[in-house]
Amino acid sequence: MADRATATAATPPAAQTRTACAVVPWTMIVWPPDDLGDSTATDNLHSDAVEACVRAAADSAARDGFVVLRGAVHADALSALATTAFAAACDEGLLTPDGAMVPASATEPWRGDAFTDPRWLRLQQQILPTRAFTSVGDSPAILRVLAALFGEGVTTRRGDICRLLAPNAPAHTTRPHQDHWYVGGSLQVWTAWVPLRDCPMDTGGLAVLSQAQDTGLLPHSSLGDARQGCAVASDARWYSSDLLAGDVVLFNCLTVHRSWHNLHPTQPRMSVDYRYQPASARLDITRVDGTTAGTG
Ligand SMILES: O=C(O)CCC(=O)C(=O)O
Repeated sequence: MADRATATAATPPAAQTRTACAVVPWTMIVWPPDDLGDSTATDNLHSDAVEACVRAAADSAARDGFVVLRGAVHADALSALATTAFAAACDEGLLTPDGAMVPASATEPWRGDAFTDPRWLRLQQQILPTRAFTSVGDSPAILRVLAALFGEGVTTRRGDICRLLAPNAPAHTTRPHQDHWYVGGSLQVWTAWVPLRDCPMDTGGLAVLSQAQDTGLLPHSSLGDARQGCAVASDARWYSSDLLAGDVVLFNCLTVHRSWHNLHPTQPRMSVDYRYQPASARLDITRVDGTTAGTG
């Protein structure tokens, strides 16, 4: 039997576990399946159902600082990217052919958030330039909602990432944070987070706090490289729920968000996130408090 000290060390901190938090299921806007094909088709662009979804999503995003779109990425685009990302992770020696994470050696644990890890950088270099990756980020549903929200055109490629969240590595779960702290610039930078495989909460799903009360930029403290996070009240209500591959969580750069631990015995959570801003906004990395993103 493990002694008390060992058992404590192996257990994720309570504040990080989903069961220790107040979790409210978020409302999802279900994307009309017939809208996901040819985005230039006139009947799609003018479909009442699509227009209603775009309007509802933009209103909800403006009110809460986030919105969740069910099935907003076309299945073919999603599957092409999942195949590309999976192959890249296998090439890098991170995944076995059955999709399990290759067990980390003691000296080289996969952190998945280490911008200085050459394996992380090679993974990004293999995946980000592909058509499969950009196609998902340019999904018509995402761009239409953002265009409605901005009331103007959308600048893409504002900071995009492919992530593997290792199983049972709670120390590397994404801490609560605001993207503005990491990316700076316009307060109208929005992120689209898309799971590449079905993502029940306990396999590293995402959770957000409503931004209905504007909190501004919160102080962030560091636990090391790319491990900066902000404090959140213990009774905060996290919005979250199980997601399917191709769902999209869209959130503003001041919206506090986190991931849950990936408790799957073997499989990493695979996801991608893309950032956007209004076309007229200046490209900049200065934070609202005058400091520079990536420092502090
Ligand atoms: O996928 C994650 O674990 C975190 C994602 C995130 O923080 C983001 O997309 O801004």
